[in-house]
Amino acid sequence: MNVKIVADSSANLPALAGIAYASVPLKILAGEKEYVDNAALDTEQMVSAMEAYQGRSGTACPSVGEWLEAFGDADYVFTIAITSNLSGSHNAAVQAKDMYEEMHPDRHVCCLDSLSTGPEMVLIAEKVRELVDAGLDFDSIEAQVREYMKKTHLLFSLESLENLAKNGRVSKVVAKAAGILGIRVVGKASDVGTLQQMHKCRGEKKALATILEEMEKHGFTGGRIRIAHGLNENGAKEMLKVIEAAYPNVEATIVPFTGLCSFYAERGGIMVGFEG
Ligand code: X90
Repeated sequence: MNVKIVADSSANLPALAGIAYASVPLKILAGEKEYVDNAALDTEQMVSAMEAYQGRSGTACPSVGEWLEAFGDADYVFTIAITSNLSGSHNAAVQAKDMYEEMHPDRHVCCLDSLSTGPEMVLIAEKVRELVDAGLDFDSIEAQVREYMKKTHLLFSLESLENLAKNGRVSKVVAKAAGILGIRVVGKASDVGTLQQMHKCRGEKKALATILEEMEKHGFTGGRIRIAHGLNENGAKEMLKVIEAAYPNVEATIVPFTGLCSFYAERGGIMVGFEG
């Protein structure tokens, strides 16, 4: 079975080993300048330029054509998109599916709305790969991955919510809290795929401890975790240390945000995807 996984670039996953995979880029826009969130993007340079830029900035989701092109000639495709509640990416993937299946009646596409982003999308992609490796058929993979998605979660710590607020993805009231020096907003991807603020923490240490507490409340007892960070590798490593001190049986990876997450979760941001 010739299966391909296609995720949008909010997953911070330029490559996935052991299976056909493609990342479709979102774009970050600042005036005339457009940053394409692909492997060629210099994230650090983009973040500095965006911080210095005074004008309006925003983002754009992948087009239907970009999703379609990424399907290549795969017989079976699984798409994984950032929450449909905050982006048109999943909707574009669904339109691409309809066109692809009409052009090729013997091919099939399953579109997964992550209701989340970043590391939780990585867990989903890896689960699809695992089910493909186990030799399951398309329908069984879809059923099992949808079941799996009910128990994955995303928690985050953000130092700034300025770009989220400016682009209407979070209320200005919530954003103000994070603007105060040293305050981090700790929250989660809600069940309906929105950004849910839960705590305001003074300092990173407190924020990381709070994330672990919330992981436990969400049923974490060890296992796979995926961490991503906004130019904050030390914070990400510290997060892992805190988790490992409580749970010796952790299997973790740490990756930097690429473009989309860098723009919205900003410098210092940390996201943790885990299984409950
Ligand atoms: O279509 C587009 O232009 C993309 C819009 C994306 C807007 C939201 C991005 C959120 C990025 C923030 C922290 C994690 C929040 C999880 C909420 C589900 C990351």
